[in-house]
Amino acid sequence: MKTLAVGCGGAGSKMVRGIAADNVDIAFINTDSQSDITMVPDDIRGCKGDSSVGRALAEDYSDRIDKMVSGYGNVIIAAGLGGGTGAGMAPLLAERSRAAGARTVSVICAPMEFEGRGRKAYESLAEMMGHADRVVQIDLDLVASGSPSSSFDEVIAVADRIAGEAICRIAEIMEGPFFSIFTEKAYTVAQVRDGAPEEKVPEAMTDPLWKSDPAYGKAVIHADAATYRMRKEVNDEVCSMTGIIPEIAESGRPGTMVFIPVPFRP
Ligand SMILES: Nc1nc2c(ncn2[C@@H]2O[C@H](COP(=O)(O)OP(=O)(O)OP(=O)(O)O)[C@@H](O)[C@H]2O)c(=O)[nH]1
Ligand SMILES: [Mg+2]
Repeated sequence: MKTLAVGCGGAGSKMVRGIAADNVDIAFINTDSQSDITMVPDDIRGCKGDSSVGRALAEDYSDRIDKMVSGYGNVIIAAGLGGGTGAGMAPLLAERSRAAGARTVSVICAPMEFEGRGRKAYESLAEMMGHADRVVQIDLDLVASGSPSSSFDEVIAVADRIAGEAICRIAEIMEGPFFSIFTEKAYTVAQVRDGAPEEKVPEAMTDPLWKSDPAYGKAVIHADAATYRMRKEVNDEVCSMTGIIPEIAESGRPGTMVFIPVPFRP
């Protein structure tokens, strides 16, 4: 079952651009020149932060969006929710993708507080929760809190890398029993770590993105074969630190990525 990763808006496009995975096709939808769907009129240069424009354009181009997602069993939608294009288009993209029969996961970056775009992002996210099967959120403020001296550009570069890796992992898990292990609706993700299996998972748990109610839901650990083989030890370690008994899925990729369930409070 082929997977399509769609980068939506400027941030979403950057999140998917670096992906090189045999099982994942990549497409771009944007309101500037870098789009697989050409938007007319030609003078559109982004939605200038206005998500109602992004939304209206997505509706205008819904036939083209349907064509873009058609034939894919899985669609992963990437967007930053602080702008006009990603925030406006991504929920509709999720809706169309689901309507086309694809299993749909959104990977989104929540804007930093200083940007002052939280309300719009929240509205877009709330709508997305109604359409996508699962939503994976990367909170840029939490990414930044991991390295306080980083510039905004450095923070979003880290976020792009985490998002790209998360998308590859999700595509891989979607070929297997995705929904039986991703039992919650919303997740965040902790970074991949290199190192010995017994160290990797506890280290991932110190990641600033691991900021959720530890009593909520079940974490999904997508791990390489070495970690997978140690699943009892890893399980005990995670359980003793957080109280969660995780779901451990074997990965064909090196390293470990932890998906942490987050409650969504409307
Ligand atoms: N991961 C990531 N996030 C980014 C990047 N640039 C901006 N962001 C975040 O994503 C949000 C949306 O920015 P863009 O993607 O540039 O906006 P857009 O969706 O293209 O919308 P418009 O340009 O307003 O039409 C911003 O508010 C930032 O929080 C990036 O390169 N990578
Ligand atoms: Mg843009």
